[in-house]
Parts: sequence; structure tokens; C-alpha cells
Amino acid sequence: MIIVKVDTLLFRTCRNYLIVRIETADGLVGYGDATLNGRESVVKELIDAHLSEMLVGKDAANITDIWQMIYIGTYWRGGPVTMTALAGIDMALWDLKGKLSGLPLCDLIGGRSRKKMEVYCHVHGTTLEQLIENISGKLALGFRIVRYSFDTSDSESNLVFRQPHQDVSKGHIEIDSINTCSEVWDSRMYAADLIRITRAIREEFGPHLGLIHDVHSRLTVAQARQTLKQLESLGLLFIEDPIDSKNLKGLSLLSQCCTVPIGIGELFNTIDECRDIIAHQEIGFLRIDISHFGGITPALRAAAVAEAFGVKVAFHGPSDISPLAHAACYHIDASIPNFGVQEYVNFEPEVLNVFQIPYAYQDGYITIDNTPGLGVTIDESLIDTDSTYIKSYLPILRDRMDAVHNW
Ligand code: GCO
Ligand code: MG
Repeated sequence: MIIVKVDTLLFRTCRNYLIVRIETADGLVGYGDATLNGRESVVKELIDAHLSEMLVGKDAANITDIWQMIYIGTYWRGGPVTMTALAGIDMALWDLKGKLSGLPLCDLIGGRSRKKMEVYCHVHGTTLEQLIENISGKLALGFRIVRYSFDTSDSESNLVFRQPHQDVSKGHIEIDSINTCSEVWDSRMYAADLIRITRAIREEFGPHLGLIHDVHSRLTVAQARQTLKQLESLGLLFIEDPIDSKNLKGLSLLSQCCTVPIGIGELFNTIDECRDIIAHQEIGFLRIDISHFGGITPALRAAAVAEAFGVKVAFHGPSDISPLAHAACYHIDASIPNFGVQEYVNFEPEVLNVFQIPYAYQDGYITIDNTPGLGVTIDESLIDTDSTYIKSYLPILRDRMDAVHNW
């Protein structure tokens, strides 16, 4: 399986995607996801200008050696750009190995530990009434766990604090102009609403609905301690990113003072950043993003470390990574003993025409078939790499005094 060609496909189908395509001398092609929201062209440049020439001539079967060569060998390790580039390459290599052996990824990494994987969906409401109605809609689709978010309105100042920043009907966070990307935020009002709204959801739906809320690092440690204390009796499955996820001491304080399980990880790029919080059992769920953590190889290692300390895995699964990465998550979810739950998004039909997926949703669970490798068939004839990419941006949050706020 000697690598003869490494390409990057940067294109837009509903949103931007960056796909790594590796071809071997025997004519096999493997694909990996290297999409990094708002930074796709930088990741592409890293692969095209520096990493692809390290791969040509290597045996694609030696995934660990190639991974180590890029991670350790190139010295400049870590960070979202480097680790996303490496993730795209790593996924493509696993895809190739699966295609060569005729086995799906989950079989290459130990086989299936479960028949189906429980998933949760996002649900948003601009008002409490709308949120309750939208949750009922998700329950009717079979979901047993939801990640809820809401808008907080301040009638006195006529301001609306949106959480998350996204046009939920579009399902995307990113926007097309840097000049329109600022939003206003008030953590005090939000925290009060979080308690009020969570209590109302619990009262409406009873004790069995699985509830997740993503704070997206918007609270300080002190605010989070106060808020989580009041959420304790409401039985959340987990609270996501309650504070800045790089504040490890803060996480330690939080986990010691509150019983709400913490889920964290989408901003980690290497095991160095989360080794201690796992080993100290400060989190309930490890939420690394396969596409930003260097790929399948390190995700498996991190999952094994988590297992040793009784931490469950709940991989990040937003719409801003491609169905290829979602397929990789499902394969790992199917295999590892400490799978917790998986974040699920429903891709638009246009996206699923390009990425034909091996997995299917039914009644709150995902099943994945036996197509070799990651199992995603990519229809390259539908990809227009020349003209479709449009630079996009993540929004910037500002408080009432117009100071930049944690996003
Ligand atoms: C989640 C995340 C996303 C991120 C997004 C940034 O838990 O799904 O917080 O919504 O904001 O991936 O690009
Ligand atoms: Mg999140």
C-alpha cells in the first residue's frame, strides 16, 4: 500500500469541508476529514505545502509510524490547525487499511461491543414554550436525550442573548462576513435562565429525559460553581464546557464542589491537555473531536486512558465536521467498552449526496454497517473544488460593556 498521491479537496456543500484524499500504488483511495471551522484553507496549506511530501513513498499500512513521524518528528506539535491536518491524514490511512482488508473500521479496532449507539440531538427554543414544543418534537422522533439551548430576553433593554450563536434553522454557527459577527451577551441573566428553564423542562417531561446543556465556556469558575449547585437536583446527564476548558484547576474545583457530571473536550487537541482531568476523575464524559485531536489513532488511545479511570466517551459531533468524521466516531463508539453517548446531527440531503454514509438513525440510536474502512462513499463528481469555497467566520461575543467575552 505505497502512497503515491495526497490531495486535499476544499469545497462547499451547504458549508465548507476539507477532505484529505490518499491514493496508493495499488489504486486504493482513502478519505479523511480535515475540516476546521473558519480555518479550512490554513489546514489545506499545511498539508499541501509540508505534510503531503512526507507521505509519498511510505507504506500506508504503518499508521502509527506515520502518525508519530508527523506528531513527534516535525517538532511543532499540537494546536487545532496541526492536529486537524494530522487527523485528516490519519483517518484516510485507517480508511485505506479497512479497504485493503475488506473490514469496517470497528472490526479493525477490536470488533463490536454493542449493536447500536445512543445519540442526542440539539434542540433550541427562543422562548420556554417553544423549547418545550421542540423537545416534544424530538421525543416523537425517538430521541431519549436532548441538548437544549435557549435565548434569554431582557425586556428592559430589548436585548436578546442567544445561546448558542446560531441560526438553528440553518444548523450552522459560522457566518459569511467578519463584519456582522459580533453578538451581545449577559452571563448573569443567562445563568438565571438556565436554572429556570432546566427546572421547567424537568417538570414538564419528568425524571427520565436525558438532559445535556452546553455552556460553551461562558461562565467563570465562580459563576459556574454557583449555577451548577442549583442544577444539582435536576439530574442532568452532563453539563458541557461549564468554564474555559483549559482552566484545569478551575475544573478541579468545580468537580469537587458540585455533583453535576461535566463533559468537556472539543477544544483539546492532544492528550497532554486532558490527561490530568481524566486521571483525577474530574469529568464524567470525554468529548474530544476526532477531527481536531489528530484522528482515530490518538482518539483510541485517549478512550483507553478514559476507560482506565472510569470516564465515558461522548465524542464531539457537530455539523461543522463532515459525515466522514461522524462515521469514524460511530465506528469507535461501536467498539470501545466505555462509550457513553454520541452527539448527532442530521446532514442536509445535498451533503449526503456527496458523502454516502454507512450509518442510519432509528429511534434514538445509530447503527453502522459493514462497508470496509470508514464506510463513506464519496461522489467526487459532485465536488466542485475550484469555485465553491467561501471563507466563513465564527461569531465574536461581547458583553454589555462591549468587551470581548468567552465564546
Ligand atoms: C458542540 C459545539 C459546537 C461548536 C462548534 C464550533 O458541542 O456541538 O460546541 O457547536 O461550537 O463545533 O465550530
Ligand atoms: Mg460544545
